[in-house]
Amino acid sequence: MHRALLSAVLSLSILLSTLAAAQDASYTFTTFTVPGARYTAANGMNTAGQVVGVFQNAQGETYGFLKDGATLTTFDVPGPGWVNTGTKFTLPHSINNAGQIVGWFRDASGVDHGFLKEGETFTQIDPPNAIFTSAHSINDDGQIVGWYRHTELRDHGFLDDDGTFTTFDAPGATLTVPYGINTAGQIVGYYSGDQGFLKEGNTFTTIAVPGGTDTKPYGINNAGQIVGTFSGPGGYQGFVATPVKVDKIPPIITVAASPATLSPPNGRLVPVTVSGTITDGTDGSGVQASTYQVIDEYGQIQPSGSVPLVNGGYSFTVTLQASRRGNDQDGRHYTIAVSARDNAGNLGRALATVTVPRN
Ligand SMILES: [Ca+2]
Ligand SMILES: [Ca+2]
Repeated sequence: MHRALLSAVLSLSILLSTLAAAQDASYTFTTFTVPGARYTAANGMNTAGQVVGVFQNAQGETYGFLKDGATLTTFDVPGPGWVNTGTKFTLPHSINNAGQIVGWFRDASGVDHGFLKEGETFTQIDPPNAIFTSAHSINDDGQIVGWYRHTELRDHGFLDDDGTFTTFDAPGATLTVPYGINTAGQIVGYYSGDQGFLKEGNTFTTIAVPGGTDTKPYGINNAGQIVGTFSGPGGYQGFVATPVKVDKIPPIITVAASPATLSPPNGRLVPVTVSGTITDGTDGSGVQASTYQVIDEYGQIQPSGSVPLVNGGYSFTVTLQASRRGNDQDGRHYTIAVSARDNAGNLGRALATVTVPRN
């Protein structure tokens, strides 16, 4: 069921390493090292370009850093109760557009906790009954997601909304590890070792790259695009999954015929202009093809063809005859049907009538 949902909602575009290598480089790379560090990794970046990450110094101690332009600030979660003594193990994961930073740190007892850094204020993050906590992502509303180990030695996800914890498991999962949250509150991560998930409210959707195994989503942006890694034929590869909008609304069509009345019924051929608009809405899949057909109640004069659409509008001419049978009490009716199909296959139709009246 989850896989079916996935195929309806997501199309996965897989960034194969071979494909990337065959293309021209489209990035400018800037590299940096925290001075004196033997290991530096950047883990997160916000829209303003502030970067957070982790480094290890020559003594093997692990600290966080914030890089803001050329300014590099290092930090360590202060050890509770220890004056001027840091924890010497601080690992930031994410920074939001308000400059709030989340990650995890190890205290002097060797116990791991999540943290939130706001300016110089640190808040320790421990869901109830946690013996290990790592905060992985914070969105622009300050909602934090992460992973914790319960005293029962089970691994759960948590959402920390301003100090209020909601813990959750993917259905049937013994391990749930959320990695990303966007401003819509959509959460991605992986569960029970080899499956990715998307959580929207209380609905979980499995994220699995077709043909691959061990899909691990690591992030989701505000457009709902999901990034991560999976095991494919060429080893572990990256992926970008882009949601596909499902278009169920047919094109909207207007149609008018001029003249709409052919009188007197003297048998002459009259050019009738048929005009209107065909649009598929801003969220539509777009108009694929449009046609017209004239239905003559006598079955005699029934031109048809394609509708020339220019910038959503059209105008064409059909030639109809101003004639009717003498005993046709309500006059002769030509029905002009304009039909259009969108790229999702939805068919729309609109009608206009041209009448040869009795009187
Ligand atoms: Ca449509
Ligand atoms: Ca009639």
